[in-house]
Amino acid sequence: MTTQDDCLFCKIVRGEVPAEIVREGERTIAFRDINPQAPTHVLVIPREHYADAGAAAETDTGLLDAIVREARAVAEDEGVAESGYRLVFNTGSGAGQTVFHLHGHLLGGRGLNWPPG
Ligand code: DGP
Repeated sequence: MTTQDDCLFCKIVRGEVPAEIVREGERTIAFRDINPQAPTHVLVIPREHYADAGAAAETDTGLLDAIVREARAVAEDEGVAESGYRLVFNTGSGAGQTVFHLHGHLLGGRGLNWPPG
């Protein structure tokens, strides 16, 4: 499995940086965002390092599937699946990505506007 020494989220995967983990899958972990933008704001990431969703889509069939499935399970665990939730993959710095290890933001527990801005 590929991880990167200097990647913050790889460090969370390796247990070197603490995080409030809410769910662990075979290929994924889910933990609370340090700067929550909604009552439920959980990041779902692969254990393996990919810079972003596009990189994973190119090379790893099934990984994005696993992330979306895990996000749905977290939404159910958190009680936001029925009221609605948003799953966001910021891809590239122009779209607001700041941590270059693929992550899906699961946001829920409040009304969410569109367009997101
Ligand atoms: P993005 O901007 O899409 O790359 O989102 C990165 C998210 O990561 C941002 O919402 C804040 C969160 N984050 C950054 N550093 C940490 C950390 O050390 N721990 C946790 N739990 N979240 C972090």
